[in-house]
Amino acid sequence: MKKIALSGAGGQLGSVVRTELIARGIPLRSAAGSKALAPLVDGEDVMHGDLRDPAVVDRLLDGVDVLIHLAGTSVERPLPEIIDNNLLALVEVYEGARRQGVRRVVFASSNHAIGMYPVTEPLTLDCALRPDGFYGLSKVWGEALARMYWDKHGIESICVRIGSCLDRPTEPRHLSTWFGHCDLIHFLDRCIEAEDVGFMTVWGVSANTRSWWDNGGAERLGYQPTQNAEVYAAQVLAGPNPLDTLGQRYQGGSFVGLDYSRVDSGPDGSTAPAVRPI
Ligand code: 15L
Repeated sequence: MKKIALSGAGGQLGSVVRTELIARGIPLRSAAGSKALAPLVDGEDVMHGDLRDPAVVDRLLDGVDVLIHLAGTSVERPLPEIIDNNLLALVEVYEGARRQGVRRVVFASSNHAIGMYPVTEPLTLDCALRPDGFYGLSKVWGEALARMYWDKHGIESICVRIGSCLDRPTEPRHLSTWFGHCDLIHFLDRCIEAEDVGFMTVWGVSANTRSWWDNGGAERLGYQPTQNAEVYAAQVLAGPNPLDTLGQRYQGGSFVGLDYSRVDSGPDGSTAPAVRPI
């Protein structure tokens, strides 16, 4: 059976993945950042540390076939923090994968790599990237880095542009972006089991009726989502929409309005609201 490593195991998404993979009996090594993880089962393989340290990365990847890399800053933050966690640490992770002979990395990219597209524009996997901030930009860089390590070193990568990975959708935007937990675990199972994926990018999204993203071209992964945010539509639409005008207009939602200073008209010709700080 393949040995799997999970980084970012202490985070919101990481906790879900760790619990589910352990329940399925998958041989897993889970790593958190600064805080130690309490084992979920006797003898669980857990560790923690700063992934900018090659010794920590070596410990994480020793004997590993597939790394699920969820670690990093997951929201918009000042640039130095993003550079440390999402740029420098990612290089160390891929360098560690080279040293340790890791075959495949599942890289948690994000919809914020394309957040500046209007919600009226459906996207395919080969769309040009339009990040909505430094966080989204770090995912653009990560996807390109993953590509380079496939091209130059033969390390496979699946870059998953995660939408909104939540137990259930809670606001109108999620009717398009929701990535349900059952679909996430099925997706990761495919990322572990699919043969010869090489380098690929996939939308991390459920089978939402209102989805903006078309996964055509990623069939070789065998990802077949079964969850659909539409089941919650009536309930969600009966509640308030927490997004401002700009957030409702662009796919990146609330991230778009952070440090936004256009006063003429937006990239889609729309009028901008006032600037919001990060
Ligand atoms: C992300 O990439 C974030 O990590 C998460 O916190 C959500 O904001 C999500 O995207 C989203 O767009 O809903």
